[in-house]
Amino acid sequence: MSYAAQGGTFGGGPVCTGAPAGIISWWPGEGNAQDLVGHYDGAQQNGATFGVGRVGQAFSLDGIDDAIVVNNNAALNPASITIEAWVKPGGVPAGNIADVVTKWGFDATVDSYFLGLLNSGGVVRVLGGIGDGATGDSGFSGGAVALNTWSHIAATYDGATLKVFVNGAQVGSKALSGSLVTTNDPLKFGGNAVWSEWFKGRIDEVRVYKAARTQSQIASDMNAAI
Ligand SMILES: [Ca+2]
Ligand SMILES: [Ca+2]
Repeated sequence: MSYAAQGGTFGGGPVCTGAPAGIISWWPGEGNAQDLVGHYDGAQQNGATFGVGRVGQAFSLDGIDDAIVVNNNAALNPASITIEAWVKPGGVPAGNIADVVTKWGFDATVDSYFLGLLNSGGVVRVLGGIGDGATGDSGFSGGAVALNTWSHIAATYDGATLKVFVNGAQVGSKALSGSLVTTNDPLKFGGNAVWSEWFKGRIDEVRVYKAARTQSQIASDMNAAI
């Protein structure tokens, strides 16, 4: 799947005419970490590679130290957000978190947004989170994500409610307030060296939007090329 193959133009680059409103970035993981929408290309870190994906190829991460790192850009610090990805986790240790997409500052005052998995009592759940601009963060987990199987996960935040989704269904929400915090730290897939929340398995078709998509939009995004 490629933009060039789908025709049309968007922002001066080759893109399908059906590009959804508000999309910032799309990293399809086709043997590289290019962003086909915003061109905020990532870099492989510590041996991150590629394997068979949900669509074409996917990011393949070892759960030890592999990550994809995207340098900060102001466009990656929206006020509202949708984060979507396909994941095929190889396992999440009991009680642990596995990072899928983070724009997290690691000075807790500049944490911005988070999508990952949490092993809660033996059930792997989707976990969404946002920073509060102070020393705390707020998150909500829900649903169930099977191991060694592809699942579509998403989190949205619109300034009032954080919602999490699995396979196009909303599985939880939490009332919060305020715009997302701006952080100058990079956006990462797969983990970080600060919290050791490494993701083991495959991550595919990562998309970020500057708006909270609805449940029906997320459900249709699951199987849609842009
Ligand atoms: Ca892919
Ligand atoms: Ca490695």
